[in-house]
Formats: sequence, structure tokens, C-alpha cells
Amino acid sequence: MKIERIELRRIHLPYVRRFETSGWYHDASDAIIVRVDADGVTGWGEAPMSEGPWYNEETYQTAWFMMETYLGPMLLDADIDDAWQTRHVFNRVRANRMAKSGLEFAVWDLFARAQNVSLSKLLGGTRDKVEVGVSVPIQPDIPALLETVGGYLNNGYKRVKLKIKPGWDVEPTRAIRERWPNLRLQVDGNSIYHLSDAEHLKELDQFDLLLNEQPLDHDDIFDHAKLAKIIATPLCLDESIVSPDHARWAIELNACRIINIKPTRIGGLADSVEIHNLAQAAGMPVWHGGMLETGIGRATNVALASLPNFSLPGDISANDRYFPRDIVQNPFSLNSDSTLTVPTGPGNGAVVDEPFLDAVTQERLVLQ
Ligand code: OSB
Ligand code: MG
Repeated sequence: MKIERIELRRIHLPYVRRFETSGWYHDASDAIIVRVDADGVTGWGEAPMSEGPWYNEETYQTAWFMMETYLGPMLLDADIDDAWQTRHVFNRVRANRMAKSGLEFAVWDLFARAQNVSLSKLLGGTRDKVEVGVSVPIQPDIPALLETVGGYLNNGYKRVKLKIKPGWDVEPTRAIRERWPNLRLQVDGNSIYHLSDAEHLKELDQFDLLLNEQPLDHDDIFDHAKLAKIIATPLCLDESIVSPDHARWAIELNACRIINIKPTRIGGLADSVEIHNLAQAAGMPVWHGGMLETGIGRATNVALASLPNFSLPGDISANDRYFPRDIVQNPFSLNSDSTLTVPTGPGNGAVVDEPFLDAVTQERLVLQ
């Protein structure tokens, strides 16, 4: 199949509330929404970009540049018979994985719609519902934290992830654990700690956490393997696992017991499925992370999370936890068992609200 037309839009869509991590914050999504067209069929994808290179090295400006200058023209030149092959089109371009994934997602959606199957089915999904939790940003103080978490529990979320940083780790975790002794709880430091903090991180072992996510450097695997021998809480890697090879290295080095899969960080769905399979063969569970996506990326994420080895709840909350109004007409809502229902219609299932998408578009570019 020849892709005939690629349309890029950079949007600006404010979040319901600020999302703060150990090193930065987000007030709005600056995602790049990708539309591809071929043989009368349309596919949609999203690169969930932000303003600055804080989570990884990419920003909406770098992703736009890469898509316009290299990745888009490569995709228009290619002839693809199968969505699994899309990743190879971008082989010559190093890294820039979020930019690649936005295009790859759109091609997957297009193939699924052309074949009249759901994206979940095309990827090998086996679940009709996926379990989800909520990621709780850094709060100003403990009372605000308890109120925020209480609000999410009232909404029906049954697993909570706390963003932590030095000075906001042991005490907030203790406060949540004392208030909700049986809650499924985990923490995420987004690479703010160092191996020399190992004894401090060990204090979190008393709170019966599901996992401790990416405490050390964004590109580290080696020191995580050392930390894993010191703390009892299972280590989970996010930032460091950017390819199937990185997953293999982490598994062989025992640098983690769990992997957070975000297909945007990994550069696409095909490599994400490969990591899912590698982990499954090693007896290691994975779960689906989030990048505060709009309804388009969220639908892609839910399809991927329907694969069998996604055995812990994902950071894929319902759309209204992120946006007052999303760019899709069919937002996900939370089921009473803390799940989202996997769409069964063709493609990723998102029905784009095109007039609203137009209204929030800041820049637009057509390649053909
Ligand atoms: O590290 O998982 C992370 C959001 C932005 C960047 C990095 C992360 C996150 C989240 C939120 O934790 C997950 C979500 O609800 O989308
Ligand atoms: Mg994380």
C-alpha cells in the first residue's frame, strides 16, 4: 500500500489540572496529531509531545521537524503490505522515537480500518477490558494529596501511582498507606535519584508497593541492576527501555522485575509488541504507561494493553481525568471494576471530533 497523503497538526489542549513530576510539569498537551490517507481509508495517530525535552530529548518542535523533513517523506516513498513493516521504513533515522510512533500509529490504524478489524485484534490482543489506575502528580502538601487520591478513589480507580521526588517520597507514601492499607500503590521518581540514594529508597520497602518506577537516570540500566540488589520493592523501568534490545539488556542484567511499556517512548507498536513478548518469555509482567495522551493516543494505548502479558493496571485513565473536552467524540469512561472497554470497531476506534480538532490546531502541514 502507498500512503498518499500525510497531515500533521500540532494542537494545544489544556489539562484539567497541572501534572507535576519530579523534574517538570505539564499544563497542556502539545501533541502532534497525524492523519494518513490511502485508497480512500484514513488512519489517525498521535505523538504526545510537550513543550520541553524533560521526559526524553524530544519536543513538539523536534518531532515536527523530523516528521516534515525525514520521516514523512520516507513514509510517502515506501510501499507497505503489512503494518508490522512500518517500523523498518524509519530505520535510517536514529532515535526520535516519539516522532516515529505518531506516524506508525496512524499507519496501524489505517491498516486495521482497511481490513475492517480492530487495532486490538490486529496486534494480537486477547482482552475485552483493560485494568487501569491513575497517576497522581506531586501535590503541595499531604492534606491536598489525601484529598486528590480520595477523589480518584471515589471515581473508581483501584490502583494509584504517586509521583515522588527527594523531600516528597517516604512521608506522602506513608500517609496514603496509613489511610488506605489495602490500596494497590506504586511510585515513580522519573530519574531524579542516584545510586547513592539506595538506603533512602529502601525506606519505601515498608509500604508494600507494587513497584518503584525508574528512580535512576533516564538512560541507565547498570545502576538499576545494582539498586535491585539493595531494595526489596520490585524495580520497574520506564525511560530506560527504548527498544527491544534495551529490554533484553535489562532482563539479562536483572535491572528490573517489571517493564512499563509506552509505545511512544519505544518508537511504535511493533517494537512494543516485541518487548511484550520478550518479557513474557522471561516470565516478567509488563503494564501500559501513559504520556497524558488525547483520545487518539489513548485509543491506541488501550488496544495495545489488551495483549495478554499486560498484567498490571495501566496509566491509561479515562479521558475526563485529563481534559475538560477531548478531540474525540467517544471518550473512554471508567467501568466500575476500574477498567476501560477495548473498542471492537475497525481501527483504534477513536471517532475524531474534527471541528474541535480544527479549533485547537496551532499549526498544520500536508505532505503528499
Ligand atoms: O513517567 O509515567 C511517567 C506523564 C508524563 C510523562 C511521564 C510520565 C507520566 C505519567 C502520567 O505518569 C501517565 C498518564 O496518566 O498518562
Ligand atoms: Mg514513569
